[in-house]
Amino acid sequence: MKDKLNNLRNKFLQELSEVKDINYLRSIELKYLSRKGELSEMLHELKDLGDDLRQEAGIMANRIKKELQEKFLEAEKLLNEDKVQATSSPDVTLPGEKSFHGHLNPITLVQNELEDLFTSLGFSVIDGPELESDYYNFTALNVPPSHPARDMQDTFYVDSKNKEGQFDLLMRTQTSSVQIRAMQKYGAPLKAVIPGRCFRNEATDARHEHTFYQVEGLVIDKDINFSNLKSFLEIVGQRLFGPNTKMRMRPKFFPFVEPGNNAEYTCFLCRGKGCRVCKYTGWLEIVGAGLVHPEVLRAGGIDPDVYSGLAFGFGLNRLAMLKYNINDVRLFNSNDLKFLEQF
Ligand code: FA5
Repeated sequence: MKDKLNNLRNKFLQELSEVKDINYLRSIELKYLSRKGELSEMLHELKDLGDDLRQEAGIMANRIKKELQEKFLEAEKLLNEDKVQATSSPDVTLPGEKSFHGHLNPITLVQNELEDLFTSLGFSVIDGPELESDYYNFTALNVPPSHPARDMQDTFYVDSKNKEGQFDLLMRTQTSSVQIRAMQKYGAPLKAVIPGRCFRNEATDARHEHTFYQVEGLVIDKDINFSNLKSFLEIVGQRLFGPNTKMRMRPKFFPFVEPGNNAEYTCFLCRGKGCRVCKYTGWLEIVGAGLVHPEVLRAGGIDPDVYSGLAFGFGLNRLAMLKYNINDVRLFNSNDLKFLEQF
């Protein structure tokens, strides 16, 4: 009897070690541990043994029964854990989930395009403060406190004193404010573009915002002249609006350049024929420019008898509006995802 019990135990353990799925496990349970299984039958046979043998075999049979039940439960538990793992590993055949990607704002796209163009022409890209002093934003640019040109660019004045104890801090109205800072820091020769945010106290409408972006260009060297300015501005227009874009320059007063001008480009939409976008002129006014005024060079610590310079300033919002056919400048600050997701 003892041999039979040991054989049954070994057979059971051997088969249990080969279990790979739940069906096989259930068949082992049925074969050995169920009410009509081999172990029950053997326990049933105990009654036919003599008293001495029955007691000894009974103890052994109960020990083996307990062991086999424990081993069975362990195997069942392992199989269930494997199943959980198998179901939680990814199904690589399922279609992928689309992840959300942010993207660049249209102003950043145009700014990057301009920065790429100007760095390829040997310009550096530099930065300046948005909270600026009255001196750098106006006075050093040849616009002293009493100058009527101050009326063209009202801004937001800041109610705190500068290091010298004066109330002269304001939100810059133009990236031209960085011209003097750049001259003082880097001296001549100098070739830089200055992208950045500007602020004006405006009655806002479809073309005017209180907060907008500009890109300033500044070149200082010996013998810089108007034809250098014209060629830079022509290159920019052709890069942004296509190789057949023409440019014309018309006089415009800016106190910090002499002579000053506006540059206009062939309308990108009607190609010069006249349409709603260009107000039926065929031309679009995009940039203010000119040769740097000698007083401004002096304020930047540069001798105007040795060096001359050119400067230009693009409105980035307006460039983006033209490039992407956007009809209201206020959309840029609206935080409207329906608008922003189009780019
Ligand atoms: C200037 O700001 C000069 N600093 C440009 C300049 C630089 C001239 C260097 C000469 C030499 P203006 O005020 O015209 O100029 O502004 C330049 C551009 O900024 C405009 O053509 C326009 O595109 C943009 N801009 C000005 N005000 C606003 C506004 N309120 N909202 C949106 N864009 C504006």
